[in-house]
Amino acid sequence: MLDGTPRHDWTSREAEALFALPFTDLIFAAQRVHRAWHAPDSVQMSTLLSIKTGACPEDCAYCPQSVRYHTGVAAEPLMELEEVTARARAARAAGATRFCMGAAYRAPKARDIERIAAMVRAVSALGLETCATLGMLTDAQARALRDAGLDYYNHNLDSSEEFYAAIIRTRSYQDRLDTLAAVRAAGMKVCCGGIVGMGESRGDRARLLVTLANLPQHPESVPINQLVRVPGTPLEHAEDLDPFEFVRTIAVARIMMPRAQVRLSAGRSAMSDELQALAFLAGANSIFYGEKLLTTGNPDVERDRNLLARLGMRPAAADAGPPAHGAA
Ligand code: SAM
Ligand code: DTB
Ligand code: SF4
Repeated sequence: MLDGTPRHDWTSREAEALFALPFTDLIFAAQRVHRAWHAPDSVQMSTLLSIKTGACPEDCAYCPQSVRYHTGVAAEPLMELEEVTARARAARAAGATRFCMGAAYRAPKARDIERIAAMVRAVSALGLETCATLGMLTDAQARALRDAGLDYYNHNLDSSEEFYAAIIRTRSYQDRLDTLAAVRAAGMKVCCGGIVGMGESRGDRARLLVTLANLPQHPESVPINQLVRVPGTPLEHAEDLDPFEFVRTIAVARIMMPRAQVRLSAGRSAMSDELQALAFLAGANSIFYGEKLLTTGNPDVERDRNLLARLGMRPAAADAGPPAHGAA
């Protein structure tokens, strides 16, 4: 079960058994898998930009951009191409290798796809990997984005199917799975993960990872977000998650999806350097890099550079996929 060969037949029981291992055994198992597939000192860095902010019709209980909650996020229309290109250039200069454009849509309209396709072409021409997260896509929209050169599409399952219904009522889990299938059918890479710390159980965290690992192909990128508790959202007073449980979630994701980039995602501003180091030890090998996530804060570039230097870790080179099995 722990030899690190990619599998697509995980059971919740197996995932929960991993979660229940003594912490040291779990980290050791995750390290073994990590080192079989990845250089252990390498961290992939993606920079986020919100290209269309707020006024979202969806009701995701964690999200500051839903029109239903009073969070003080000012709505902004789709950004101009020149501004996006300038921000991508700055991200590249700061050392990011992937640029992720996020939009607060339930689903983009035809006109939005046209304009975003132009952004994808421009960012791609800078030599950056491109990623977008725009809500639900049809097959034709996914193909249009792929034709523009979009490398990754981010679409999170967020939690287990059972817990999902408690945090989002305006769309179904199946809607999310359908968009993931459209992204795959178009031939793009999938970035799909979730949020922990929303009041879900360990079983929910285990079942989210089982759903991800049992997709026909593992996502190439698995963001594990810790809830950012934004005042005005229904989850603003969610209880603290035990930090070791957060690290366990990363470790189980690493073991179940050996080749994926597991991203230590939202929530780093509230984490100590030591906790982040534990997450790397558990198999995280990617971060969001830059002062802002979409609407909330992220550690500044100086702090991250320092952290990586103190740990003797280095930014991954662009499009350096996983090394051959057995290397590193
Ligand atoms: N509207 C699109 C959608 O929901 O797919 C794309 C943008 S949405 C903001 C992207 C992801 O951000 C969500 O799926 C969720 O996982 C994450 N997210 C949003 N608010 C968050 C928060 N407060 N803390 C952690 N992650 C959050
Ligand atoms: C992902 O999994 N996390 C990012 C990205 N994909 C789009 C978004 C985090 C958002 C945190 C809240 C905010 O800044 O608005
Ligand atoms: Fe809208 Fe996405 Fe926020 Fe949900 S997570 S409210 S879909 S922006």
